[in-house]
Amino acid sequence: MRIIGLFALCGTVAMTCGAQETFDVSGLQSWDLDGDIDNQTMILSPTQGAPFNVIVSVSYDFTIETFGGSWFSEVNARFGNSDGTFDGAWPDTFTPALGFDLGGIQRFTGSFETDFHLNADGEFHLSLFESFDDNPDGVDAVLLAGSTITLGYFIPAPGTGALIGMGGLLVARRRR
Ligand SMILES: [Ca+2]
Ligand SMILES: [Ca+2]
Repeated sequence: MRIIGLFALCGTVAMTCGAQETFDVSGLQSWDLDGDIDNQTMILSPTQGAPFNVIVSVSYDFTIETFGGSWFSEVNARFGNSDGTFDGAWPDTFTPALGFDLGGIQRFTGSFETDFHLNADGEFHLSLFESFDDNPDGVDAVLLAGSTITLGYFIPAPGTGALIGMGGLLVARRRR
């Protein structure tokens, strides 16, 4: 019974604690076109995905404010490793407000699956850039308070461990 209990506990922890993690990304600004040195990158340090450090899903909850005639749809987000590489299934970019060709303040939510392998340092880099630069060398948009990104981690299926534990118990009983 101890074996089964141990595996069940691991499974429960993985499902409730280790499966995903939410980060505050408010304050991150979208400045200029892709590749411009003015663009900002926010470094997230996931703690729950080790030792695999594989991101399998990304959920975003962005409240965007635009400036100077810029549109929501022009904000693009890119994620990658600490060294600028992307080891995983594409795409590494998403457009949170696709089709919203207007400006102001508005909330956008969404999620998608991915298969993104972090480097050994475990850092997740998130950056924003504009598809049209309304304010050269100036801020086009910002993520307001309450904006978050939630990362889902690869965790081995808890059922696998439970079955092994149960098999071990059955073997133990037969030996008695
Ligand atoms: Ca700009
Ligand atoms: Ca713009």
